[in-house]
Amino acid sequence: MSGTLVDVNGVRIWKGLLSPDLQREMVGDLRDVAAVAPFRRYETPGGKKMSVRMSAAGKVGWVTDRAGYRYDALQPDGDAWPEIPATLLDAWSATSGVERMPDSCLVNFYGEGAKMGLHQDRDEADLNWPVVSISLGDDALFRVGQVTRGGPTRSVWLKSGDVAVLSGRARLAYHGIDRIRFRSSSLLADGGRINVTMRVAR
Ligand code: MD3
Ligand code: FE
Repeated sequence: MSGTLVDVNGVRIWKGLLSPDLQREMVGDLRDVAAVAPFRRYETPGGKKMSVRMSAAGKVGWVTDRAGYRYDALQPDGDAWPEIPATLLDAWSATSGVERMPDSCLVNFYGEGAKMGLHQDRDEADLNWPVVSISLGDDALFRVGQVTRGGPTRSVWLKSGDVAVLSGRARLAYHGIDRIRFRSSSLLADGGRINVTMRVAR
């Protein structure tokens, strides 16, 4: 794995880290994940349907409904989550800088028009562990702000094969996806973008 490191408000992004072959292998592994844990459109505690479809792998998966955001050992249908694929765990080992392995992997799918508003990730029990994010498929306009809401933001396009490592001050930064460039990549035959985030949730 090789690439060039870019720093955006403390978010470290390895551009072009994953080869096209490895990206294709990861997509195949994620199809197997989705066969066990289908992509679902969750409702926020406020009652809004998210435009991003979500699946997960690991001991626990991130879910949301009217009851709130949380990590759950079971899918909404009561089944266990599938294991985190080895291709993804290898990327964690290569980039996270920690020996501890993730216990949760959130898989986000962005179809045409999907986006994710500015938010913080703070549902994990110990916010000192890093998060590793892998982009696959269409380009996405990623926005990173500060640890407090309303501060200045910077934007960068995330491309297929980029890997972002969130640690230190960036771990609690506000961030979101403003839009994707639908069909800018040919990795996914029907277009769209997959973002994988590995975490130590518990
Ligand atoms: C900065 N995902 O799953 S990836 C998320 O592209 C999430 O689907 C976006 O925000 C996506 O929570 C952004 C980059 C990313 C991921 C996790 C972070 C940036 C982060 C956690 C803390 C700070
Ligand atoms: Fe996030």
